[in-house]
Amino acid sequence: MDNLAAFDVNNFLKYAPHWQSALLYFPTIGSTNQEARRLLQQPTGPRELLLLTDKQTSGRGRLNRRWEAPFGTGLLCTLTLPLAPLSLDQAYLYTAIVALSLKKAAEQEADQTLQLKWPNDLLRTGLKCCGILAELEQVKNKFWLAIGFGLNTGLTERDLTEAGLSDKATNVTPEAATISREAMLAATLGFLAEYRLRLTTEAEVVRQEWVTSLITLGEMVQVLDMDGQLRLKGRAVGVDPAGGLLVELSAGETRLVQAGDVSVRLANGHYA
Ligand code: BT5
Repeated sequence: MDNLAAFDVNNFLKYAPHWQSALLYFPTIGSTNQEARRLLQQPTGPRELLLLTDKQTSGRGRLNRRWEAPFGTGLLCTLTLPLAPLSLDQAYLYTAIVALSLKKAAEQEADQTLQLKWPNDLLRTGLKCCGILAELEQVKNKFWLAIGFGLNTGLTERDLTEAGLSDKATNVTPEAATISREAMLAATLGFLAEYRLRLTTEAEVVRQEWVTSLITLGEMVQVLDMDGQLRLKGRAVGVDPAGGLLVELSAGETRLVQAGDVSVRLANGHYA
């Protein structure tokens, strides 16, 4: 469906003029995360950028899973930012604050309440409307992050069927394309700037806000390996200091699950 409107950069800059010098818009690109990581390694050195596109030809999820979004049907972007002042085992807090920022922006801009699912999804009515992919990149002796998100705004039933996502995915609003992508992005980045500041002064409070927003906690879950094989079943009971999910098995034993290599379903096989 290439007849949808392209992202309106000028409109976005009216909401968020300070992004002008850091914004890179591509009508089409392979993957904004991939390009962001390439740019971080340029001889001129890394800098904070916002990469934005209307279509990716190889949009990526975790472990090279695909992110499907036809032209103009979503917000597809990647931010580059230094890991400092956080440590490596706190890097997941950036995913957390991007999720919290998107949640707040959806409330403000579309009057929609989204749910956060550990580790990196936002759901509406139990279906995934956004995924976040944070990748670490070492540049000389410092770590940077390329943190990308895909938020569905205008997927049609047909798009969902063609991508095999009918029972899994949805848009951020009940009616497709009823949200301004430009306003939604500006609001998200505004909230994100506030959360980034708070990470420097009260990271634990922010972490708690994220943990208490997770619908996963308290639920019976199935933890699947990336090839879809069941690894374990149990009740999600908490998140450890490095962002891992604590799952209590029926025997009372607790296992720690890392975000990088698993996906989590509710016991009935659904997201939520
Ligand atoms: C994610 O991975 O959810 C992270 C997705 C990040 C995408 C953004 S778009 C901009 C930036 N540039 C990139 O190349 N990537 C980032 P994961 O948890 O692995 O989930 C991937 C799974 O979500 C797929 O295997 C599908 O099942 C499902 N999926 C694919 N496209 C989707 C969509 N549009 N909406 C909902 N679910 C989708």
